[in-house]
Amino acid sequence: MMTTRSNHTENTVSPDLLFSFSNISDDLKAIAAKVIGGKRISVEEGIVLFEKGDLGYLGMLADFVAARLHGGKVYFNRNFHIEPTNVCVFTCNFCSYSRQYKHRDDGWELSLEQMLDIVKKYDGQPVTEVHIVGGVHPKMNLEFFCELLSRIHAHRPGLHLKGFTAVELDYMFRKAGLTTEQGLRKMQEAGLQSLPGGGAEIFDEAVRNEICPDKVDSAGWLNIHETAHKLGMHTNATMLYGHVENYAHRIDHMNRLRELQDRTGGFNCFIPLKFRNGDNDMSHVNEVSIIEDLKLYAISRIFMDNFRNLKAYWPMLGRQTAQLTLAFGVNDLDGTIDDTTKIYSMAGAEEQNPSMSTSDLCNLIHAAGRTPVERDTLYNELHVFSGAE
Ligand code: V47
Ligand code: SF4
Repeated sequence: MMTTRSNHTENTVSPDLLFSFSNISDDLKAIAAKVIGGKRISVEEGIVLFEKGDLGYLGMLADFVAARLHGGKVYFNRNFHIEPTNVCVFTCNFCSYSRQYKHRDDGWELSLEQMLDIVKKYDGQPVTEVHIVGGVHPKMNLEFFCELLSRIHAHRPGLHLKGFTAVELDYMFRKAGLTTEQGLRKMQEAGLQSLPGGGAEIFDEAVRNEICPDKVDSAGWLNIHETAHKLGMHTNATMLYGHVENYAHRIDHMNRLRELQDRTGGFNCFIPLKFRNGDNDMSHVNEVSIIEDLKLYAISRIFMDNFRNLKAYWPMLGRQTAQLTLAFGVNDLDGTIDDTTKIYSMAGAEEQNPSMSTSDLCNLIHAAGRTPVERDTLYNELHVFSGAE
């Protein structure tokens, strides 16, 4: 039998080992055989993994897939966030962050100048991306954000501009009387290069109606991403899990993304987001355990066969859980993020001031036996940290 977890530059788990477990049911063994053979698993098989897969088995299978794709490389990028406002016209029940317009005195609204000052704070620093995302403010319109994008681009042309969830875009374009394609073209002309993955939540219509009834629907979210891909932009995809959804809803969500990725190839990565229950209208819903988190990451890695990258967003999970996910299929830890992102700290996440230096992040990845690699937004490798630096 081959060794199990010694060298992450090669596949770490022997297929023989996966088949040798005596307590593994035949259906799980059949799924493992497909995955090892590079074949896609079905929706039904995805649900079986949730129902019957134990943590160790799922972890080994997911690690096998991640090692085949990336060796032992774990990516991060140097980015910072701008959150223009937390004033929002929508009323998602899981959101701890937003404030209604009539209560805007409790929230924040940044002016163009204030946002440019944030960008200027990073002058001379080796950041490659700015991530812009916030609430849906009724007075911050398409024109305002196009002006923001062009001014950031004029100030620092090399900075990759990733911004605005499908929720924000849908609202802005409808208000401006533009189609999705017209609106996206305008933003692209102003400098927008990629879209983040927020606002996807759970695509199942009944669950969506329960947790976020008034914002863009599932078909609308998928259409905005598909249109962006057709215009040559890359985007991310998220899934909010661990609230009222069941296993079938999770797999349905991943399957709709997998189908769109088959058509366009435009998604960069998949980012599961764990529901946090601090101070929101779903605070009565218990958070899921770390075991559930790790299983979810592993199953995502196994099921999403046409997504190259699986990201764990460490400010929300906490750095130790994020480190653990590296043994469960994750190959990306987002970035060195400065402390300007509030969406999770306000929902009770461990990381109240989420910032990590490059060396902190590299140490965390090295300690898990992997190789840290700085990437740009499009996953081009910028620097491999071999450990000798
Ligand atoms: O859509 C809101 C989630 C998302 C809570 O693309 C919550 O690189 C947990 O999408 N508990 C916005 N999650 C953030 C987002 C994101 C984050 C990091 C990287 C990228 C990327 C995108 O935050 C929302 C929603 O799903 N969210 N409230 C909560 N209480
Ligand atoms: Fe608004 Fe986004 Fe919060 Fe929903 S999750 S209320 S769209 S800020």
